[in-house]
Amino acid sequence: MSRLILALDVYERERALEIAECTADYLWAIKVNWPLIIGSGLKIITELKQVTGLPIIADLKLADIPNTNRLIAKKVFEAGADYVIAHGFVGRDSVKAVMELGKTIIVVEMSHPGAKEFIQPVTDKLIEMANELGPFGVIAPATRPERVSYIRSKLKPGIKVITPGVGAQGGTASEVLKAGADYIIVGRAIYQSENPRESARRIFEEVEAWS
Ligand code: 3DU
Repeated sequence: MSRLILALDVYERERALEIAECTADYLWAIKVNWPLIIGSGLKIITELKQVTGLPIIADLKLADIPNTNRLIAKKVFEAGADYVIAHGFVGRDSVKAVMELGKTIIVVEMSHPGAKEFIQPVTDKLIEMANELGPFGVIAPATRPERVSYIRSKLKPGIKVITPGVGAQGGTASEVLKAGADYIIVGRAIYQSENPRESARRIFEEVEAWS
């Protein structure tokens, strides 16, 4: 089974469906974020599932009070999302509200430079919370393989490590897999390339070499 997740950050429904269809053979799942939901509506989740048969991850990075997180997650799971990504820094109650409705992925660290300001200083506490709550997985930065190793070493074995930042942000698939990532997330390096299917195939093969 593939360990590659496509971050499908385009606005247009037709383009999203076209890229999803032509890359699906090489993917484990498709990750949908705000750009696509704002551009094409929540029903795109249902359509992507129908067209590809792949799991859909809704990367909404929910970061609200428990009731609001619950109201949003309910609709997103109802639309067919298999996983919802939630921020951990808002606290256990907000994360639990999402976990009660379906499989959840908790952000414990982010891949951009600014993540060092406020998130990285509390990563240990976020890992502790993940170990206690037992989500499907956590988000860790592919741009910092040493942090992926660290997070993997502190995390209970059953919890998956999912890493965005490969490609456009500078991370490489082989390095981050060597560091202990279970899945890699790739967006622009696939959907902005001239031949998305070929780019997905190349990254898939790099991933396979490490599996
Ligand atoms: O940089 P890319 O184009 O490969 O896209 C990465 C995707 O992963 C994108 O949807 C972004 O919002 C998401 N993501 C991160 O890049 C970094 C994180 O820490 C968490 C999510």
